[in-house]
Amino acid sequence: MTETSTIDSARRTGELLPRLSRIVGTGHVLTGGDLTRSYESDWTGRWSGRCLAVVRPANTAEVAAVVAECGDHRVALVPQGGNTGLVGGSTPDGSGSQIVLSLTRLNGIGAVERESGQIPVGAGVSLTALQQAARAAGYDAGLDLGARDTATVGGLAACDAGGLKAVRYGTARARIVGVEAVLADGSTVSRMAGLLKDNAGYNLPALLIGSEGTLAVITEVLWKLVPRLDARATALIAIDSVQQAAQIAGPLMASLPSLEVLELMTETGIRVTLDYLDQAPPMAVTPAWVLVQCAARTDPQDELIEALDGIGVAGQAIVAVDAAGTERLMRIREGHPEAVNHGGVSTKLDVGVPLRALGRFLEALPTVVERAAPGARLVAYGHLGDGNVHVNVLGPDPDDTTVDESVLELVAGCGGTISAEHGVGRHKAAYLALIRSAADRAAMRAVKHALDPDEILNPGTVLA
Ligand code: FAD
Ligand code: S2G
Ligand code: ZN
Repeated sequence: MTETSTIDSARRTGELLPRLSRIVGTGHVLTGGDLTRSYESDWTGRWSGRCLAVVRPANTAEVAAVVAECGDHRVALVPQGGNTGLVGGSTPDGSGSQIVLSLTRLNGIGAVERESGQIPVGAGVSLTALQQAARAAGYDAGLDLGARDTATVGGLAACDAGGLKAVRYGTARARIVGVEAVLADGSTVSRMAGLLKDNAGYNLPALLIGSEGTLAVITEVLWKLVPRLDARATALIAIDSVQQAAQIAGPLMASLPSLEVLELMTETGIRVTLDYLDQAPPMAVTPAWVLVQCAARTDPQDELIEALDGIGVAGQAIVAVDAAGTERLMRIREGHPEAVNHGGVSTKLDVGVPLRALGRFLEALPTVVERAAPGARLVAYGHLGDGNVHVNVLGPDPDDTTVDESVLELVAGCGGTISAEHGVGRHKAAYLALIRSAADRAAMRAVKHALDPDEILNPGTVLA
């Protein structure tokens, strides 16, 4: 940066902060390490930076005014919800020149519209709060993930989050039927009618869902709820090889209309997590375990046992007989991220492969990781039904990208995606070319340039 541009940037930012304080109130423009630190590094501790300030608007109008001011002053913004993202998309870079725009104060939850089963929800509402509002009204949110207490609806939308129930209800994209958002020029677009069919012009909500704060700041969504189903049955299947996991996924999904959760765990992750939880294994630890949960209006246990029998694994499965047993089995899967985090900053690669290639991918993975990082510990688990594997590698320096390159090349070779549900963030922007053609990337750049020509929205995220 030249001398004049440094002075210029100091002048610009010197003018900016008082203007932002007038918009959101001085108590909601945070500066200085103590106040901003928790906003500047992510949940894993791998992604951290330094911001000019954290700004916390209260509503869409304030978001629009803040974005317009930042645009006028050419100061970049990093939209942030619960800061549980795992790809470096929710934290500022190290320049100290970016504003973290925290949406957590947009926490209004509207009433459930009985005719449509839809509910208007502020971007800053936590997933837990949405789930509670849904259940109180006799519905379910139809999306669940381990970070539910902190992850926000705006973040779920921006990442097109998946989670434990995507195998039945789809990702956030399938749940969101309307969006209100502020564009980089400070204008507001609102598509909140909740029409099941609305083909009048380009589908802006579809474009903004999964855009990771790079095309707009989402301030409200219209969420489509699903029926609340209280009868649950849960089983854990011990299997001899990861290939077998891939083989039984399809038949289980085909034979269990009440299936809601279908998760994969592998031996190292099972052991690391049981140690972390200080929990005894509920059955022999085998190369992999598959967790199956069914949900219906009436008890689906018979259906579940019949399906396990049908694919010849009933003899190697345990079925939870009560809520405590169910909780214990679910806890082992849900404990994986914390257990890995407890082991230090890991290389985290959330990837997806077609189910037809899942066996091949899972079989090749240990060799690829061992070659890239001899002696490292591979913890692989994830959403089996979605072909979504969370590859966590403990050992290498997180800035050593050998593992990233090797695993993502293997994924691309299996016809998969470098990001299944966590997004691209800053972490994987450099690897997009592995699975997106030059024409595809040019089209994405054209969209980015059209909506954010000055690149003030989350620069460096998604598109390097
Ligand atoms: P943040 O982390 O604050 O931001 C994430 C991205 O969205 C950033 O690029 C940010 O700029 C952008 N963003 C946030 N809010 C807005 C907004 N209002 N407008 C525009 N852009 C915005 N994810 C899954 O998909 N499935 C899982 O199973 C899952 N399990 C998890 C378990 C744990 C323990 C943890 C820590 C995380 C898990 N995640 C999972 C990842 C994370 O919870 C999701 O990506 C979630 O969607 C992030 O929401 P957030 O509010 O924390 O967003
Ligand atoms: C999961 C969470 C984060 C991780 O547990 O399903 O999405 O550890 C993940 O990859
Ligand atoms: Zn996940």
